[in-house]
Amino acid sequence: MCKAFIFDLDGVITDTAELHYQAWQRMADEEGYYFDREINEKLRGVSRQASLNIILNGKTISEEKFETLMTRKNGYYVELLNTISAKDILPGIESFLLELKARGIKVALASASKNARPILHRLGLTSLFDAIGDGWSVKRSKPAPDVFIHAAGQVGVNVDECIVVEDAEAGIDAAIDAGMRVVGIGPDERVGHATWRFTDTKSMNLGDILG
Ligand code: B16
Ligand code: MG
Repeated sequence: MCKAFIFDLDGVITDTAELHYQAWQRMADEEGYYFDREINEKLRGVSRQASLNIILNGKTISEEKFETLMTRKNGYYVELLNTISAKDILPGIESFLLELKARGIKVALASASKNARPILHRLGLTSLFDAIGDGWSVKRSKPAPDVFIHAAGQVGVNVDECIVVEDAEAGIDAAIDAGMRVVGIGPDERVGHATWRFTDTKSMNLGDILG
């Protein structure tokens, strides 16, 4: 039985990973830190704080500088978000959301991002969501299950009646830990531990998932 679908944002609804990459790269270049696309892959689905720790790679800086760098990167990222619109919704997502609504299945968001609400707004998708869990909703971010449990609570659905859609290893771990089934979007080596796997959003099929 499935009463709710809970969606991750970056990599599922839209590909903000590229914008995160550009913003982190700008900050890293200014600070003389090494950063590249391979390192950026490790930031998929993890919080802003955990992302900076990965970039620092063991380098120690003061707490104050850490905060300053996170704020600066976020400023660059928010600037880049001004360029996004409905054209950036990943293929197949809007029709998938509409199909869920037509079937009376609840739709929620569970993102690690503190920018999730303005992003959904820019994409024109806010009205399709019954609840939004984001980086402000819980203290512990993915791979902790908290944001998924929060989203399920917001739509009043038991965890075993929720299906999560995720593109990140940390997100899939979090959803499994929450007691939910998961649709993984991406390559086997990244999302192979999900209940179902699709290579990309446009090949995701509700019939295959619900049986
Ligand atoms: P922010 P998701 C995650 O979004 C991103 O994948 C990750 O790269 C980012 O660090 C995190 O949000 C926090 O984002 O800096 O905007 O708060 O995949 O959980 O939707
Ligand atoms: Mg993601």
